Amino acid sequence: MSTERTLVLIKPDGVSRQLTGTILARVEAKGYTLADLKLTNATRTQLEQHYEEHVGKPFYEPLVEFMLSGQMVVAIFTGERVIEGFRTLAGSTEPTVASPGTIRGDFGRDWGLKVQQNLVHGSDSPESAEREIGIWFG
Ligand code: IDP
Ligand code: MG
Repeated sequence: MSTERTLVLIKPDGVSRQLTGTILARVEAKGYTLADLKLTNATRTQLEQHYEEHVGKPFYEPLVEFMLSGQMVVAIFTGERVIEGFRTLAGSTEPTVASPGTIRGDFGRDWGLKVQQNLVHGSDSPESAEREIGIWFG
């Protein structure tokens, strides 16, 4: 298995709740290597590209509005099987049912039934990772 890289976002809820350090520490503690990092405000164009698979779904527009609501952290982590490994650390999409011990399971709550506020994003395949890294790091 060769070294992979993945695109990690700490969404605006994670940054505003001051969980940035806690989340990054968990990923580093797992042994993945931080390769790039920045704090940024997303543009609608970047989000349209990032979430292109979800365009037209009922949650798409609220998701984009949420992602525009505050600063985000954008990071690249590297390591063997980091794509799968980060998604395991993140937990399942809905924070209420995400397992304890995961980022979403420990810190997420589906505030107001807003599943979009689930703290983090991680790429789901090598192809997605390269595409998403291009969007956020050019
Ligand atoms: P993932 O982030 O676990 O890969 P996806 O299905 O790719 O989940 O959905 C992308 C993002 O869209 C989720 O992380 C979440 O923020 C949001 N989302 C997904 N499903 C819903 C929903 O049913 N309602 C509201 N937001 C959703
Ligand atoms: Mg996804």
